[in-house]
Parts: sequence; C-alpha cells; structure tokens
Amino acid sequence: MPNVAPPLRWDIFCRVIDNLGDVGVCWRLCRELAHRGQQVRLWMDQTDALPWMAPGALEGHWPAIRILKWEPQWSHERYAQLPRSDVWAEAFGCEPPEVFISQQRALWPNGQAPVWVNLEYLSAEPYVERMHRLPSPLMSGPAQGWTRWFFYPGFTSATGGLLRESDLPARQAAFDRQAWRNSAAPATTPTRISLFCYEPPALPWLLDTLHGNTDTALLITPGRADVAVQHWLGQRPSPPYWVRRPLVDQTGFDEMLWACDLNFVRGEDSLVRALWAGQAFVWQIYPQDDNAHHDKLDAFLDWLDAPADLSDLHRFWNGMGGHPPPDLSPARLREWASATQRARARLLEQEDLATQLLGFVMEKR
Ligand code: TRH
Repeated sequence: MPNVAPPLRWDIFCRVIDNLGDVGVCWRLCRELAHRGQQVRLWMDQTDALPWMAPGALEGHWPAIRILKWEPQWSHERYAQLPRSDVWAEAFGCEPPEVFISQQRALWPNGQAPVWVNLEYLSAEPYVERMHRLPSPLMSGPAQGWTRWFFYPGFTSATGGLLRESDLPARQAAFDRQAWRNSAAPATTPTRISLFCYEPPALPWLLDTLHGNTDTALLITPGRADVAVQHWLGQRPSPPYWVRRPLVDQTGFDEMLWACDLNFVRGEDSLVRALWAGQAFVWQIYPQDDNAHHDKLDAFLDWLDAPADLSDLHRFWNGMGGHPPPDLSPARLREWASATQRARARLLEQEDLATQLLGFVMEKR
C-alpha cells in the first residue's frame, strides 16, 4: 500500500439521515484512511448500527479510529481539549457545528486552515465531473475566509472514484464461494438471489416470480426488505428456500454479494459493493421528493452500459416504467454479470477514493 501522505489527523463528520448508508460509507472511509496510516476522529450522531456493522469499532478495536458522539448540544468545554486536526471531511454536507469550528479556529495561526472537504453523494450525472474539486469559500460564520472543497465520488477518472480496499481482489480470490452458498440455503436451489431494498413498487413481481420457484433461494436482509416481504406473504407460508438473513458486518455483507447470482441492492454503499462483487445486480436508488433520482438512475445505467433488459428491469424496479424480463434464468443472470464485470474492469483502472482524497489533501495543504 503506497502511503501518499504523512500521518495526518482527520475529523470526519457523519450525521445519520435515515437508513444505513451514512454510517456505512463513513465507516469504510475511516478504515481506508486508518489503513493508510491516518489518525481519524469520527463524529457520529447515531452509533446504533456500529456494533453489528463494525463490531469492536466503539471499543477501540481500530486504534487509529476514535469514535466520538456528536451531541445535539455542543459545549465549548467539551471541545476545548481537542488537539487541532489537519483535515475535516463532512459527509454529505452535514456541516460541523459552529462551536467546533470556532474552537479549532483559535488553534490555527492567521492565514492557515485545515483542508476542509465536503464528501458528496455518489452520482454518474455529468455535473459531478464539473463540480469535483471546486472550492466553496465561506463568506460568513466562524470559518469566514476559509475554503471548503467539493469532493465527489464517481465512476470516471474525472471524479473522486469509489471506496475500494487494496486487498479486495486478494480477499475475493481467497473466498470459498461454494461453501458460503451451501451454508446459506438448501443445496437443492442452484440459484441464489439476495434482497436488500426499501419497498420497491415491483417487489410483488419478484416475489410472485420466486414463490414456487424451487430452483432459486431468496436471501432476505433484515429491516425494510424483510418487513416488505413479510407483508407480502401475509398468511401465506414462507417457502423453505426463502431465508431471513441476520444482520452481519460489512465484510459478511460483501461476501453475500460475492456469493449470490443476483443481488438487489439499494442506496449508495451497497451499489458500490455490488459492482465490486462482479455479479448481476439491480439497484433501488434512494428516492428523492422531486424525482431527481430518475435522472440519476438513467445516468448510472448509461455509464454501466447495461443490457436493454437489465435497464428495463431497473426502471420497473424503481417505478419508472420499464418492464420485467421474461425470466431470471441462469443464462440471463450470466449476461448481466458480464456487464458488471466489464464495468468493474473500467473502475479498477481508476484510483480508489481514499487514495484520491489523500492526494487532494496533500495538494491543498
Ligand atoms: O441503507 P441505505 O439505503 O443508505 C442510504 C443511502 O446511502 C442513501 O444514498 C442515503 O442518502 C441514505 O442512506 C441516507 O443503503 P446503503 O448505502 O447501501 O447502506 C447500507 C449499509 O449497510 C452498507 O454499508 C452495508 C451495510 N450492511 C451491513 O453491513 N450488514 C447488513 O447485514 C446489511 C443489511 C447492511
């Protein structure tokens, strides 16, 4: 692992809006930075997901990552003791509190400042390449005169890239896929589909298709996907090859995606992980009130160069028209997996997000 930066002290700010993506993305970023010799303070307003997503995180299992509770009421006394940090990264524009900013500002000589980045949402839309690395000068408040920089993850070399561990290919190569598949569902079901979603409009289509299909095991993740499936089942008995999965850590979650023939994923982080998995996938995009997610999905499908039937299914799954494929046959899933693998090969030619972010910070210091 090339170290592109000396050990710096980072403050990463994570505010949980809903679901699991804020925690999931921030935690993966912290791990990548720690792996590159960085010291990280991770400020989080809700840490409930960490004990299962990253067991040991709150207990100091990663000494380079210190997790601090982001309290609604920040007091000067609480932050007065904090040493100065070199880099601030706010996830998804969550804004560090003013008290923190003024405390830290007092520790900087005039004319100097931390490198402050706003780590933005993931999108394949063209504006990302335009906005990536742009400055946003602060005109008022305790950071007046300082600059915050936009840092956009993305799918092309003109963006900040995607989070990717350097040992990912080695871990995938060492993974015993068959053993995982055998342990997860009855051996009588040759196909395995994982389900991680919100409440997609087309869920009844999928469940109708799979109910009674003894060739296919459905691995249902806990939370909203499970609740939606149980709601659909109502009084119907659940087929023995539909498996309710437990909550697992991020490594275990990734392995599920590597092991399945088709992964239904959602949000931001699991989409990236489905790409790295190299299997067929269908993405439920995080819905926005003004339907801004429609353009976002289309841009992603264009970038993916998805086969027509897979694009149609994406639109259908997300309630944007489209229609389902005639079947989910192994041949069709293999064709979709090939599309993922071609996209993954393009991505592997680009630098990962943590490496790019470190390079950016060194440039701006
Ligand atoms: O939970 P999400 O829908 O998160 C969303 C999106 O990120 C969205 O863009 C954002 O605006 C919103 O949150 C606030 O989906 P996502 O991003 O895939 O995050 C899920 C995380 O949960 C991911 O890191 C994987 C992790 N996970 C596990 O580690 N183990 C599990 O068992 C499960 C079910 C999930």
